[in-house]
Amino acid sequence: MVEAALSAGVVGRAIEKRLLEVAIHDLRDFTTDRHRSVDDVPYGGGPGMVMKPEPIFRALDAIAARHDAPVTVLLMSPQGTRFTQRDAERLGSLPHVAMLCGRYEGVDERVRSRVDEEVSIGDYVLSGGELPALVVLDAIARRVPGVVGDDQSVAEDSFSRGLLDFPHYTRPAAVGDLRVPDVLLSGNHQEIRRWRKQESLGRTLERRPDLLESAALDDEERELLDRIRNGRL
Ligand code: 4HQ
Repeated sequence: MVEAALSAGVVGRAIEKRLLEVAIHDLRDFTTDRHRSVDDVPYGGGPGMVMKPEPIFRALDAIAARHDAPVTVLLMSPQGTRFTQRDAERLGSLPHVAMLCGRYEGVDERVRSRVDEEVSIGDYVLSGGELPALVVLDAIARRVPGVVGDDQSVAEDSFSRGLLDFPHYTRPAAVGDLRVPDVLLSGNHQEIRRWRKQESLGRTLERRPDLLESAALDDEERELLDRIRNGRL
């Protein structure tokens, strides 16, 4: 699953271009028993299986030995703190990040002694940490200069600005009676910029008012938000 994802799309091309190096480690390669077991029954009983600590410790030791700079270890888990754009920015500035992906009911609690951060991508239960790790990798990778074609679009991305995105349109100007807003066809770039700010703010207020608490708004944006809130826009 991870190999397939890494060979496709924006991240795949970044790895080909060596803008980014990603290694996959199979925990079974760090087992010592005949059956290459990575899981065992839970102490205290109950359903499901638990990931054994030793293969994980050996894998983390092997990863650390590959690098001179520190390796920050993330554990993908619904018990973690919710992953945000800020985390993508922060983790992207670290020399090395290892993402530990559990299956079954999760990892033996003692593994957490080797974990720097526990990361969740949202409040739902998946069957493994691989998809969350790929989500985190993608968010980090697209911020590496050269990975996404247009650096400008990365800088202006929705959450980098702390607001939801404005509506986008492309040709044709009309599909039946569905028309592109006149302002976007006007050629008045000052007006277009203002309209987009207004739409971003309006959508954020409507759908994610929580984001407005921490968004860094400029003077024009504060004025627009005020007018939207007071029904003057
Ligand atoms: N899992 N955000 C259970 C997640 C998850 C999430 C990963 C499923 C760990 C043991 N991880 N395994 N949500 O659902 O990060």
